[in-house]
Amino acid sequence: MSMGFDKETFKKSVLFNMKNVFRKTVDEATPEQMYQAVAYAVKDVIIDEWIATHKEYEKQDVKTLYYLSMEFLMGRALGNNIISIMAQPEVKEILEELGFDLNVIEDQEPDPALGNGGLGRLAACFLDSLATLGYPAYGCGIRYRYGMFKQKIEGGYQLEVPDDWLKNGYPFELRRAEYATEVKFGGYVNTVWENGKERFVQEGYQSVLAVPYDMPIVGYGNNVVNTLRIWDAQAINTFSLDSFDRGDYQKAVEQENLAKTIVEVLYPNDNHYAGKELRLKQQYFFISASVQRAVMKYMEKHDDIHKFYEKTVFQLNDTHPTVAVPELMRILLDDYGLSWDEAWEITTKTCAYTNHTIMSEALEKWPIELFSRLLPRIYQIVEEINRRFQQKITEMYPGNQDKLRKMSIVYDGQVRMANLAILGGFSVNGVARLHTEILKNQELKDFYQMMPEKFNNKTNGITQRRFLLHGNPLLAQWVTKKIGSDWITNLPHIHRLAIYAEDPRCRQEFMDIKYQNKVRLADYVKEHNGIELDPRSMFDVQVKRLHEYKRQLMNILHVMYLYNQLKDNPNLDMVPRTFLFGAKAAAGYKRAKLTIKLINAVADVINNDRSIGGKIKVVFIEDYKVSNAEIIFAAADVSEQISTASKEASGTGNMKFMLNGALTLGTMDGANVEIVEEVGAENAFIFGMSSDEVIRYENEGGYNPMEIFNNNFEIRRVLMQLINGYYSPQDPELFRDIYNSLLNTKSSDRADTYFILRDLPSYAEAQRRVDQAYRDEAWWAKAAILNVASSGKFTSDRTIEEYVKDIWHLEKVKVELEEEA
Ligand code: GLS
Repeated sequence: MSMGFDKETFKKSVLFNMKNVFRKTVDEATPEQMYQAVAYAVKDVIIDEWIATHKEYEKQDVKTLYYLSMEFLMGRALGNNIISIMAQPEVKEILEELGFDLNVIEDQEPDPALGNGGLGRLAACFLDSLATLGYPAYGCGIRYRYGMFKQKIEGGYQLEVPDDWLKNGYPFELRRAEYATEVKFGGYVNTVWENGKERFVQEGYQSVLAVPYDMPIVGYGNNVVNTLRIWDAQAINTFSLDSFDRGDYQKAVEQENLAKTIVEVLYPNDNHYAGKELRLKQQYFFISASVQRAVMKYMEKHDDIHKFYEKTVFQLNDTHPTVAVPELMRILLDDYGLSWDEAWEITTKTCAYTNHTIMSEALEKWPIELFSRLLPRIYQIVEEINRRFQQKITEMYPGNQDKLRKMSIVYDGQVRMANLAILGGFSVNGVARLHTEILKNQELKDFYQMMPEKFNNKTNGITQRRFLLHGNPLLAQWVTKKIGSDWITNLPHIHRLAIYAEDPRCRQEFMDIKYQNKVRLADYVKEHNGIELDPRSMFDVQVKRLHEYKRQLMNILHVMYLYNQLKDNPNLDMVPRTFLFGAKAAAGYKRAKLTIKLINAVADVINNDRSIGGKIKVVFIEDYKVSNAEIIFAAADVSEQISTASKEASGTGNMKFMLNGALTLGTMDGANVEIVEEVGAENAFIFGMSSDEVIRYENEGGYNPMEIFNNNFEIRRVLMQLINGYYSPQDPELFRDIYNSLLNTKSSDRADTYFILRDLPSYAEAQRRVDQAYRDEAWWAKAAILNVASSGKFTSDRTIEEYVKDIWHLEKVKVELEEEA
């Protein structure tokens, strides 16, 4: 239990909050009100640790990490925070005394969904690990008014519903008006001469006030509380008569609107860049505020700006925060009067960049026209960075136009953010070993050749505290009973479980827990989607964002194939299987949305066909998000990680499944490679083309799926069912686009860009191995336990230690709480 926690005080605090906030006694309270009252009481405990942590940081004058990210997919805080202050049994008891169930209370909290998928969730796992390991860090992001949309499925189609997560207020956040910062957009740059020196001043601009809200990030049992700082926007001069009189009426209204729209909504694209002006505004908004604040904070304690990098490091979570590079330059040049070389040295020693994808449609390239209009001074600086860099390229590779074309930062009317991020920092990292190798040898080859010392790998990780301790309490207790609780802060210790994989009784215990978790998921799906699941069937799960490269389509095509087999032979000997899907599609991503419809259409036919005796069931779980993910991972038998090799930079869901004892069915892509290395190929089901093969085909212009169509009757039959109304009798043409995408015909893209038909036979074969293996329960239990036991490498604690050692160079801080008098 945390030092700051006292059961009686806590209970009083809950009652006090109930009275003060809601003017109610506990017996009149709704669960939602109870949630708020408890959350405020928990915050009360946290606050003391939060203050103590920051006092300690100040005292030790620590180096601080700023993790700059457009996304933080935090998930619910209450349950996690209660676990982190190590007060779960006590809080549970108190609530029971008051007539409430902690699970129900936790369920009242909206999921703060300020992220899309893996990239945002990684940021959240990193914050958890940083606090638990005791490293001084801020997460810096945007307080979107609407986070990731809520997904409803109607008639098999995805509907997007706004996520009004702040509707009832958010108990854990703290508004810090004293740190409000002005951010300027547009206008023009004026040159003034001061003391014989040129100075650049932005004039005629519009500005907004960035107001930070802080959320506590509570370390596990160590009194450390870090901060996630998300910025809200406010108009600087709210519309006033004063400005009206001055003829500035229009400007006042514009500023008001600008502030409102900037933080209005998170763009729901994952691995995809849409090029919207508002998105660039969002980027500069939170970056300018964060960087200004970081510089101010540094200068409060130090007098020499030249040593800024000794106390500060900025990690750029993908290219989205790259304007940090020219923004820091601007502050150093214009506000501190440094020379270009001085400013450049400080900047490049402060910034580091993580690449999260090789998908070309994710590459951020801003048209010069837009960029320079919105950020005139920043653009000037980018141009100068580019001019100097081009000079360097020309010196190194005289006459080599190809190098200039590929590496320039400003080229062809566009500002290329990845190139700027690579040049503007001292480190470039990929997120899994294979991904980093592809960056070095393919995508970023020219940069790697020029500056190899910057490149390094940091294989992603996940926090076991959320995804096992909180998400799967039955398994967590079982693990602790067997090997003690070290794994909570030292996941590699979980390897001690391996010996229990040999023990028949332990195998049985493990399978019983899996069964109970399947019942829990079945209850969830029944309650939320009204669909019945059979927990005795094998749960085969693919949950992640919907994207063509992730190949949910291959999964459902295989289900269609299996169903055909079953129709041909109703006595087919197979283990009853439930295929579970969960995925949000970007609102404008038509083919992804059609794939959701296809999954639901197939589900409709198969689930209503009594002739197959319930051997296959297909379920699309609505609104996949962090809170139900915790329930889903715990219940999975099979983890579908079937991306086209080379396309999934890392994946992190794969690690969460493994930690919960699901077996991976996957390609040799992203972190799957390392997962298989840890657990052994014999305890996973691997299939499909290698990344080398994929890349070779791509360089040669693709392959011809028509050959497969012509020669493979089973595949042809499945494809024909896409266009003969088998799954859409009302509209046989409904899935034509999907059919076309696989076989080309009219579309301008290459046919079957993601090698779905090419990998389908080997996928089906791997699925047969899964079926066979599951029949041997003893073997399966053993392999599942070995997966849990081999997951040690994939804790984000390990990832963070690697970032600290190779990139950030932070010192661990210990926080002691003073006993209250
Ligand atoms: C992503 C990648 O697609 C994932 O493979 C990766 O695990 C994640 C975190 O590094 O980043 N990149 C992206 O744009 N969205 C992601 O989830």
